[in-house]
Amino acid sequence: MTRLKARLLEKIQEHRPRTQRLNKEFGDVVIDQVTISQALGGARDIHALVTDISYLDYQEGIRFRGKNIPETFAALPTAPGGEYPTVESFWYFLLTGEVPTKEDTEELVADFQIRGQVPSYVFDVIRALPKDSHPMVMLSAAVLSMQKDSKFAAAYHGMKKNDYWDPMFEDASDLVARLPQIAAFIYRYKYKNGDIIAPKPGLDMGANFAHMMGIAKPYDDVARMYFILHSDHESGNVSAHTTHLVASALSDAYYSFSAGLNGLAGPLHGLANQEVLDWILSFQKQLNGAEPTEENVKKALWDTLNSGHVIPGYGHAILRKTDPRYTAQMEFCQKHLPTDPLFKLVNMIYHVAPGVLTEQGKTKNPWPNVDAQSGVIQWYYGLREYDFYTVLFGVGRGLGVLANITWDRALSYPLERPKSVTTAMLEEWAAKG
Ligand code: CMX
Repeated sequence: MTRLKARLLEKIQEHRPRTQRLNKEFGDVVIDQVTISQALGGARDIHALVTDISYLDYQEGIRFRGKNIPETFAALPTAPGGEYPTVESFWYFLLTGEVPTKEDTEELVADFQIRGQVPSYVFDVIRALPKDSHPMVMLSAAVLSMQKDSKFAAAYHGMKKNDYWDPMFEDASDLVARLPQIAAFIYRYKYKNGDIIAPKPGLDMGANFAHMMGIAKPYDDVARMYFILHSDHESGNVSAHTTHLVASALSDAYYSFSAGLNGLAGPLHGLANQEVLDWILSFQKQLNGAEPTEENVKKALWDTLNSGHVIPGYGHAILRKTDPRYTAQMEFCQKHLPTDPLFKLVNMIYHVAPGVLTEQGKTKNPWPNVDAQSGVIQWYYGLREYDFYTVLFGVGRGLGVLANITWDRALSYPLERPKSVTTAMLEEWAAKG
């Protein structure tokens, strides 16, 4: 058993009595009420999910295991020769809530090299798809294709409920370790004439991803930062919730995460990073060589709103301020690409868009989210095929949602099954006030 798995088991054993006691002794305590608007409005903000892996505060933004983004980056061991933590150490942290030692991380980096070996049939599946399939289709199909080797599915009939977490952890770890190679394969297959770069033994996940993408330093740090920032945003967002929901039927990690990725591929969720770049490029095209100014940015934003579309990269279902994931990436840009014209334009949009959205008066949050800033960095380092950007989000998101479903099985969270009502019932309740 690896050190991570042994520590995770201790953590699970410590935690189980807390959940069991809450359920048994305090099960009737009311924690929320549901309004008609919430029932009609996408269950927005109903407190009905439990996760300890991350928590999203309306004002402050995300905390992973109690630490905000700067605290997370500062606490975890940095990769050799890099400025950001290894993704492996972050995976340990998400699963256990503890900062790993150097030995823990080294063992995990070595463990991921073994787990990370992607079966060759996965590449056959990707190649069998039409080449103009969206890269998210390729990623989701590649993940789903590995279901036949699920350790959870194989062990299911001979297992007790208390042990479900074990093969779920194994599948989750295998998946996390394989995602970067699958993503890099999709990129090189689709956009680089199939000139695939094999993984290099001995590198941590960020460095190996940069290597397989064929992008030089500091892209290893970009990858580490990007995967960590996109990992988790508590469990109510579409990709996390879908993964959790599907896993609640005791579907394994492959079925569950593939479903989560399909939700991430929606333009209101993870696809927004692609949409942002698309918006910026069409705006630049309209300028026809003229300099962007606050006036022409403002006009373009209004044109988008007036044509009935959303401004991609702005707004959030829960957050009510600038997303700290946006800020973390902006700080990276200020350090590494301060004079980049695209970064300057994104900054200009940041100065103008919140005012425009506030004036329009519809959105509850006029501030930028993670997707408003992420594409600029990828563009700068030469990754300009922007329909690939959501795949990067997906690799990162795997860390959070797969840690979550491992804990779902550890704590025996049951089948999820909310109750529906009819419109007539709502009308009856409305009439009663
Ligand atoms: N541009 C224009 N209108 C917006 C808007 C934006 N960026 N954000 C919200 N609105 C509108 C909504 O469409 C809604 O309009 P209707 O009443 O006509 O339906 C109204 O403002 C109220 O919405 P809200 O309560 O503020 O936001 P929601 O919780 O319904 O939706 C989100 C949240 C993210 C889907 C929305 O802000 C949006 O569409 N943003 C643009 C897409 C985007 O950037 N998505 C990425 C989010 C982060 C991620 O998951 O990756």
